[in-house]
Amino acid sequence: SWDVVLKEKHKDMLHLLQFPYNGEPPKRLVTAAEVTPNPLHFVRNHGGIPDIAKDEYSLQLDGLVKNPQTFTLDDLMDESRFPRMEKMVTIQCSGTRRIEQINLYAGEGDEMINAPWAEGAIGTANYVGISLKKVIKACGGLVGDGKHLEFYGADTYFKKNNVMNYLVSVPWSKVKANEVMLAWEMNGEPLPKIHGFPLRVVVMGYIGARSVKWLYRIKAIDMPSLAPVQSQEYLYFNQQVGKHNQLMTSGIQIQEMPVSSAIMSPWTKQIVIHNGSIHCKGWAYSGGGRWPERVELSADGGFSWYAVPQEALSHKRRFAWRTWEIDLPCDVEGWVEIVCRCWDNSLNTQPLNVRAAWNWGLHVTSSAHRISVYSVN
Ligand code: MTE
Ligand code: MO
Repeated sequence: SWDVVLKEKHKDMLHLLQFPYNGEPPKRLVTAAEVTPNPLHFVRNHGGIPDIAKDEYSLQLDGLVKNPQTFTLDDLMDESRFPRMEKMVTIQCSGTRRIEQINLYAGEGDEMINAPWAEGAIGTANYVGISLKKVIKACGGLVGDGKHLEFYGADTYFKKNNVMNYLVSVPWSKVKANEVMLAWEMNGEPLPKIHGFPLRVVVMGYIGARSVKWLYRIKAIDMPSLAPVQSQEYLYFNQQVGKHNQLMTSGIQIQEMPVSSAIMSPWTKQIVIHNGSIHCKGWAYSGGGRWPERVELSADGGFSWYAVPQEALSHKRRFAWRTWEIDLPCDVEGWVEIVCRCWDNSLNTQPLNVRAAWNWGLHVTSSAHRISVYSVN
């Protein structure tokens, strides 16, 4: 699968892990454009990269649906059966910016060992596909206690000596709202292999973990999936939970990411030579269909804040990030702490300190983003 990485990914990707492959773009390229080019979109894999032939592919739909059925790709792409859907969607891993939580307690804490993502485990693309709701309808709808949809990925991984498929679920309410898409196209190209060719799920406004790649089966069930990825990973634990006293049931299943943001330029520890204002760039995102309404920056550690002018924020959309730029006034000669925070349209904002975001799984590092630069004015 390393060949696939070399073929499909940008040469400057930061390889966090070679197998299973995990990689993110370097800082200078994360917000180079509002839509992330495919070669620069981060990749999060739990196992290998399946090699699936398009004409041998089929999608099985079973469980608590009236008429279980199997669909070929041609069936799903038939516009007389399923209307085509196109949507710009941001996929964010719940591990984005985990490195800040790791740095906080490196070596001291009990924290779970997990990929040390920086600010690039987030990407935005235009996906083409269909609404899963229509496919469920084509199977006669849900029956009995059908309330959740389980998505099976064709990749396998090891957990406690068992080989299993990547498997998670989402509630029917999310599907019913037309916020779950089955996608075969990413930014005008067939889905790259590394992103789930030939078909993946795109769950808008939920963490990346629910957007299953290499989808081959959907099963309607009566409760959230008991599979390990759903029931034991991607949980937000309370602060009492650690390696030695973990009670998996005490974690909240992470679905919608809270509002967050990051400064992509300048970088921490850079020397910035300027004429009274430091040019800053970055992204802001909120889960659940909420959007960044205001982005604010501080050049004095969070005492005074400047709002990014509306025209310097990219388009406002449900389910996509907004990239932004600002000339941040600064008359200090020496080290300054630049802080960024976002307010979404529900007036949610970010905790000011990474300490407040700490949790055992080191997920959801949504605190205000802080960097230190040496200002030469
Ligand atoms: N789907 C499968 N089949 N296998 C995986 O390991 N990882 C999930 C999700 N879908 C995963 C998967 C996680 S945790 C994330 S964050 C997203 O895929 C990342 O999507 P991307 O690799 O296309 O950026
Ligand atoms: Mo993820």
